[in-house]
Amino acid sequence: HFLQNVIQHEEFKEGKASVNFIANTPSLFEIPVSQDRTSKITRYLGEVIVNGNPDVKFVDESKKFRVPQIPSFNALGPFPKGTKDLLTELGPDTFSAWLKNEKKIHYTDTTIRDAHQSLLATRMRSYDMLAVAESYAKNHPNIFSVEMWGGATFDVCMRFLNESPWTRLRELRKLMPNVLFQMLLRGSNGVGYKAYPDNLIEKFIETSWDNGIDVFRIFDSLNWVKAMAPSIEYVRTKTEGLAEAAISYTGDILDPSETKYTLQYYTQLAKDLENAGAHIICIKDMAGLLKPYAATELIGALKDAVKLPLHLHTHDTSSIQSATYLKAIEAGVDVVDVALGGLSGLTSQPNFNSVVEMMKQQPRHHEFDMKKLNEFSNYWEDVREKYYPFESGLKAGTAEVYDHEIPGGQYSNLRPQSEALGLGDRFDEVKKMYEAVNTMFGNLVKVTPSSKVVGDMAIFMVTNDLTPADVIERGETVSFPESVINFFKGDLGQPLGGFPKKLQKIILKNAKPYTDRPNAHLVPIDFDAEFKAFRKKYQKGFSREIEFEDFLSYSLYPRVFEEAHEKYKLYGNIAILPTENFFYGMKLREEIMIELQPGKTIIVKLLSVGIPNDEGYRLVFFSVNGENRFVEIKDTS
Ligand code: 3PY
Ligand code: ZN
Repeated sequence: HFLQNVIQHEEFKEGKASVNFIANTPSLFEIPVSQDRTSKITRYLGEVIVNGNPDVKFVDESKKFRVPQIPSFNALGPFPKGTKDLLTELGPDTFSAWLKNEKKIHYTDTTIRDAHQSLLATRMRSYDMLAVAESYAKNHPNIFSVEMWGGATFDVCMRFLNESPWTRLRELRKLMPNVLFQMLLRGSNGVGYKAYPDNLIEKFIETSWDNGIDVFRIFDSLNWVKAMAPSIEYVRTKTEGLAEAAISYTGDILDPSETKYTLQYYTQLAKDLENAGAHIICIKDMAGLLKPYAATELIGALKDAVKLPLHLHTHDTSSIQSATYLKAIEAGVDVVDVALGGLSGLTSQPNFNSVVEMMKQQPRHHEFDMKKLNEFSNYWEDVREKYYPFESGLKAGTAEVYDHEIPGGQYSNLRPQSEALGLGDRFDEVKKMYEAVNTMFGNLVKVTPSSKVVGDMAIFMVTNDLTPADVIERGETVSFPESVINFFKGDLGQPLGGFPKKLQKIILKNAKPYTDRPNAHLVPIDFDAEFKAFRKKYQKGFSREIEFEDFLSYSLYPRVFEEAHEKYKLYGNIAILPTENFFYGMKLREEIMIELQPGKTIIVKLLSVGIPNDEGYRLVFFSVNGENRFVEIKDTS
């Protein structure tokens, strides 16, 4: 770089460089930003070429990827008016009333949040979303909302994809300014697995709105209204967005032996959420347990119980959930959650394309350009191939879900988690144990994070060959997983009907449980002082400006943020890499284009990979825009 700076300097080129030229020209020692970025990104590529992406457990060398085709759109034309514009025009309360009065059925597209969370362990990269975003917003502005943030996407973004979730949100927002953006918020647990201080949740909601979120789907993993109410209030007081409060559906209201999660329980819950200030009520059927005839009863009863519009969410694990949608639509539900064909079905949402087709003969049909909608499905089908290592392995719908009740978003993670612990062949046992643990724990609502507690305990018991009876008999001497201990302490709130007392004593040993809101025990964050100290610590050596949003990421996930920050310092912004290169590196003589910033693209070709030297380092040679470069990578194999 130094030599290049010298020969390109005007004084040098004009032959005016004196003996003091170098000493008087400190800029000669600066590495241009794009050079620095290029060397960081080639370091990353070299690392994956030599050692693989640590997140990819096996590589299928025979895999050939198709180039996903972006459906055509008018790049120069304006964005057609959509629901975001309507919200701005009407404000949240009038918008809610508008939705309630709509005759036609509305759709939320979950493709870029829940669908990939539930099928591909949340690994979808911003790169593949951004490529198609503008086209989607221009072709289908009549979508109700795009669910694109929150849930597990927040931490996975940093943990495995080395991306900032905030950057994803802002960049998508620019490309889709006309439609509502929706996120999934775990109430007092934010986008994490534990309780956070109330003022952190408040700031998180406010900042999410400032960055582009419109619809906040708020739930609590135990359906505890006390844990949802503060978030509903923050959406109302700190944003102009919509507070969509969710009832997490479990059990079966039509089962005559059901005494806990009854129709009456759900209608009361909906009333409580309406009183807490919700603009919309969501029925969040996270495991896909709401059967078609149960939907008729539930939607009918909720429509009588509350004045708010109803939004139904499900997972198609059993494969019959489009029948549930039809029944719910007949009963008057206002919005249903669907995923574009290529990323729909099984543990994901029902197929958007097919549901619209089904509705063509129904009075509440909502017209979509099917040719275009199918092109988007094909786009995702082709993109999906690139994520093959993260597929859950479920090949067909399964009625077993009515027994184990594992949420769709957890299923795609539980299997690799079991495999990583050497329980790959015992996954059936894990599923059965999950059901047994639920019974032991008093029949819980199971959704993040309570579902993780049940999953952790099931895996723990299978690993240690423990039965429920063993836990009761020998539990005094067992060290239970931390998540289980914290749960019984009250860290995730209070379950309906309380904790099973005997088991709670066994698990907690001498620790004392509490029954009030866990957040009440947490020290509020001093944002001014702590952000200042944070910025001072993390700005050093970091090539982009540290922002308040980073501080929020850190406050929610300190270790995950720190690791992602270290990687960013080493590799720069690797979110700009094409997905196949991000996961699988490059093939010899392969040439790729990387857009460093709008208007600045580099062409990188892999020329050779050397044999390891005595210390185990390999030289990886690239050509970057025709110039040769190499990186030295330690072979860790
Ligand atoms: C999440 O919290 O991530 C979920 O998807 C729950 O269903
Ligand atoms: Zn879901």
